[in-house]
Amino acid sequence: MKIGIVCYPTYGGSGVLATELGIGLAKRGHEVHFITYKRPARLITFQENVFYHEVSGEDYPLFEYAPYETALASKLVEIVKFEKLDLLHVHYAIPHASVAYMAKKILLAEGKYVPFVTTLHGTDITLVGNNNTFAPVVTFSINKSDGVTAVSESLKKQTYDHFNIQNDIKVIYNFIDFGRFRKSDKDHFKKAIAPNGERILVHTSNFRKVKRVEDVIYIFKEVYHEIPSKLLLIGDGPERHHLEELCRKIGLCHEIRFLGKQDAIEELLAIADLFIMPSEMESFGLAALEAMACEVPVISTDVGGLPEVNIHGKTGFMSKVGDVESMAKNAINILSHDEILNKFRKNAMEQAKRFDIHEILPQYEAYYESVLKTAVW
Ligand code: GMT
Repeated sequence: MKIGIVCYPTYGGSGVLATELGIGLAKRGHEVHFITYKRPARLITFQENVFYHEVSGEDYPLFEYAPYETALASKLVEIVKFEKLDLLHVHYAIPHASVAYMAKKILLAEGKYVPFVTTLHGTDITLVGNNNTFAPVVTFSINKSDGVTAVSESLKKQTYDHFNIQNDIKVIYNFIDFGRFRKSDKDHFKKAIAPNGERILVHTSNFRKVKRVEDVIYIFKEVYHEIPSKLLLIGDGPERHHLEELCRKIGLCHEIRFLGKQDAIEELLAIADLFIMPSEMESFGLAALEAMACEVPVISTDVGGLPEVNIHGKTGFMSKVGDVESMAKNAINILSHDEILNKFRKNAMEQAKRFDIHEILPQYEAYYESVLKTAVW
């Protein structure tokens, strides 16, 4: 198949997943064309069968904002025609599904047919989508997609609850590549971070408010009082400055390290003992899955798709949003004995296997096939 992928090319979960999907599909013999405004962050090495087309974001003196949607629609039309694509797979309802619909209509007017699949990742539905400003476009573009997937049962339900959707939504979970995400020996690294054998807690995110990174710091504060430990904060985003100030205020700067954006997350997860995800909303929680694949148990909230990933009392624990006390208690419980920690580590890795890329990729392929068979002009 010749597949065009549209996504946000950032470090965010949807961009990561879309990029890994494209790379995985290319390895299975498909021709994959990424059509994005910047090279996707995870598209770092040359891959046979993978092509990248940049959407130019030129400013026009007349317009206050660069017309990105128009530029993307035009680029999709050009690439579908020139590269003879069979299908478009767009990640995020807005604006990508509505743009794909526009491109499809332009192509139809020229006698060329290309169906598009939309994958809902979460923020498009739970945070942005149910803002009334966007609701008509989100509803329309989901209903007009030739196929729709959601990354968890929870997100599927929320989409039906919030919007008037007539289309079927297929759940295809986030996936993990064990070729990359697995526990490896990084002892030298561990010694540098935790020279006295301290436990290492990790959080990765884009430091948006929805991630509640402040809670991570308060959970760590409690753990630190009971167990010698260090906290690694990986990523960057709007909350970072405020979080650095908080660490200073509570006097824990020397135990907490801000590592910024990192490409080789798996090397940091290799030395981690516990992953903290206290999000206010999480449609799946790809970062938690990456940790679990590296044998790191997860302390999380119980929102969205997290109960489909983190099994309470087995791969980690879940608590209510904002219940720092409960999350800290559970963290201390896991970290206080090697036998308990090791049992949780093993369970986390076993659960992660459910989301192995080799299980999930064929589900996308089968879905594309069914869309190509059934889609109507
Ligand atoms: O979590 C983020 O801030 C990034 C966000 C995105 O849209 O890129 O991630 C969403 O999509 C991921 C991949 O499907 C999911 O694993 C994340 O749970 C989801 N984030 C939220 O729902 C907040």
